[in-house]
Amino acid sequence: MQTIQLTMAQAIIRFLKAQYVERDGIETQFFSGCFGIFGHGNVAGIGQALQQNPDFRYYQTRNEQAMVHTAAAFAKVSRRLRTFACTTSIGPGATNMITGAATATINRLPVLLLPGDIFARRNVAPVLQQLETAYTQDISANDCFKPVSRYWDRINRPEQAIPALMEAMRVLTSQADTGAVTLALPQDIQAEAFDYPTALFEKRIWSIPRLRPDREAVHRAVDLIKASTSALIVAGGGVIFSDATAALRTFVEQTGIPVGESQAGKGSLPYDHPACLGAIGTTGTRGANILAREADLVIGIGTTYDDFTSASKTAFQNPNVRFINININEMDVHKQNGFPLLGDARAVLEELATALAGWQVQAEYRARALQFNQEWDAEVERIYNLEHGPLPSQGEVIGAVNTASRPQDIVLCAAGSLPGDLHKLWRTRDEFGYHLEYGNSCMGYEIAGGLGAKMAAPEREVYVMVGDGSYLMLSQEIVTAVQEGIKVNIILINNHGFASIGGLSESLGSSGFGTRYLARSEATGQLDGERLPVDLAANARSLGAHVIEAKSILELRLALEEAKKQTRTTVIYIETDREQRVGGYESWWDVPIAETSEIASVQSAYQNYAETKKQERYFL
Ligand SMILES: Cc1ncc(C[n+]2csc(CCOP(=O)(O)OP(=O)(O)O)c2C)c(N)n1
Ligand SMILES: [Mg+2]
Repeated sequence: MQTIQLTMAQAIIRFLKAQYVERDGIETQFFSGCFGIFGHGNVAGIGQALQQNPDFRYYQTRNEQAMVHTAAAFAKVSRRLRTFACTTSIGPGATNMITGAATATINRLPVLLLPGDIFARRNVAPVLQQLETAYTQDISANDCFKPVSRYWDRINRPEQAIPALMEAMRVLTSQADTGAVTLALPQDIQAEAFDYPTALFEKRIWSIPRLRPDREAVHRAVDLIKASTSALIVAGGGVIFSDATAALRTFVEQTGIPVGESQAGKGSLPYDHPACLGAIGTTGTRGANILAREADLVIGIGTTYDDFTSASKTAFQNPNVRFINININEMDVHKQNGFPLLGDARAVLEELATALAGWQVQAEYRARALQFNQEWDAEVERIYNLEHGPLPSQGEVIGAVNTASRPQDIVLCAAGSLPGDLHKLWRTRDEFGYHLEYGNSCMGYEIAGGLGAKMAAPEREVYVMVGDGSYLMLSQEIVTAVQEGIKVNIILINNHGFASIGGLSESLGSSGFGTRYLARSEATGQLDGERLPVDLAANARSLGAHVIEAKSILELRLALEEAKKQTRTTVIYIETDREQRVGGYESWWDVPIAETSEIASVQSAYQNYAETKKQERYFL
C-alpha cells in the first residue's frame, strides 16, 4: 500500500480538497474552503495544514456561530451541493458553533464542523478551557454537539480520521440525512503524523441519485388524487433543494392543483403564477389558508410541516382531509399520517405527472385559485403603499426593497417580525429570490448568512433585511465582508426593540413586557425609561460599511439606488413604526398562555386561547 506521511490535520485538508459531488451529470467541488478562528486548539493543527494548502482557501471570521451560518447559507444557495468546513479552537470557540450547528441541522443544510478538542493523551490535563467531568475523562464540551449533529465523531488516533471522513461525506451528501457534521479534533492528534494511504486523497465523486418512488405507491397516490375535489400542494424547501421548481410548474399547469408555500418553499412558483397562493400557515395569505382549511387532499412536497406551516395543526379542517407526502426523508414522508411517496421531489413529480395525464381539477376550482392570487396581490399593493406616518411601516420598506431589486436578487432574513411580513408580502420571482432561515429562526443568521449567499451567487445582489435586535446580537461579519471585498446590501430596520415578540406579548395579554429597548427607569424600577442612546448607523460605519441613513420611504428608494452603485457592503438604516403591523390572515399559532394569572388581560387572552386551541387536530 502506498502511503504518505501527514499530520492528521494535513490529511483532513488534503481529503476535503479532493471531494466532489455529481447530480444530473454535473460535477461540483464540494468544499469551497474553510472558515475559522484560531486558538491554541487548532492553530498548530488545522491552522498549519491550511497554511500549507493555500489552494484550500482560509477565511478569517469574527464569531464561530456566524461562520457556521455563512457556510449554511452558502450551502442553501448551492442546493446543498457545496459547503464550507469550519475550524475552531477548543472550549468556547468550539461551543460557539453549537447554535450554528443546530440552525444548519434544522434547515437540513450540510456544514462540516471541526472543533478542536482536549488532549487525547491526557497527561497534561486539565488544559486551558477543559470542562472537567468527575465521573469520566471521556467527555468534553464537544459532546454538546451530539444532539445538533447528523454525524458526530472524535478522532482520538490519527488513523481514525480515515473512516470518519468517509462517514462525514456520506452524511453531508445524503439528501435525506444531511445537516451539521462534527469531527472533534483533539489538539495533540491534529499535529500527530501518520502514514496515510494515498488512495484516501484521490479525487472522489459522491453521486447524488434521484431516488424514484415505489411504482405501486404512485398508482395509489394517483387514485387518491383523482378521487379528490379540492387538492392543495404545500411546497417546502425540498422543492428547491431538489431543483424541482420546473417540474412543479409543469405538474401544476397540467393538473390545476394550487400551491401554498412554506417559508423554505417560497419561490417554488413565481408570485404571479395563477396557481400560486403564496405563503401558507400562520404567516400565510388569505387564499392559501382558506383553501387549506377546505382541502380534502394535501400534497406536501419536501416539507417538514412545522407549526408555522400547519398553523399548529389547525390549518387543515376538512374532516376527511388526507395527505400525500413527497419526501426523500423517511421521517418527513410519514408526517400528518400521510400516504408516503418516498423519493426525490423532481423524480416523483415527473412520474406523478405522467400517471395523471388527462386529469385536472374542476375549472371553478382553478379559477378560485387565480382569484385568490389576484386578490392577494392587491393586498400586497395596498400594504406596499400605505403611506403611514410619521415613521413608515415595515410593509412599505419591504415594498421599496422588492421594487428596487431585480428578479434574480436575493432577500435574506431569519428572525423578528420581518419573516412573517416577508412571507406574506415579498413578490418572489426566482427560486433563490427568497432566503429565509425559519427552521431555527436564529437571530444573528442575517448578516452572516447574507455573506454566504453572496459568496454562492456573486452575480446576484443580496438584500439582507435585519431588525435592530438581530443586528445587535450578531453583526460583526460586516467586517469579514469588508475584509473579503464582498458586497452585501443590509437594510437595518430600527424599531427600538422587538416588534415581533412585543406584538406577540401584547396579543397574549402581557403588554410587550421586556421587549422595548428602553433604559431602566428610576421611578418604576422597570425597563420603561428613556430610549437607549445607541447609534446603529454609526456602529455599522465603524465596522467599515458604507452607510446611508433614510428618513422616509422616498429617501429609502434613493438609498437603494445609490447602494446599487456601491461596490462594498452597504447598510441602509431606517426607523419604522413598531406598532404598524401586518396582521394575520385566517390563521393561528399556538403559544401557550398562563392558565392562571393576576392580570386581567392575560386571563381574557387565555379564554380565547383555550377556545382556539380546540381546533388543533390529530391526523390518524
Ligand atoms: C437567538 C435568538 N434569540 C431569541 C429569539 C426570540 N426572538 C424572536 S424575534 C426576537 C426579536 C427580534 O428583534 P428585531 O431583530 O429587532 O426584530 P423585530 O421583532 O423588531 O422585527 C426575539 C428576541 C430568537 N429567535 N433567536
Ligand atoms: Mg426591532
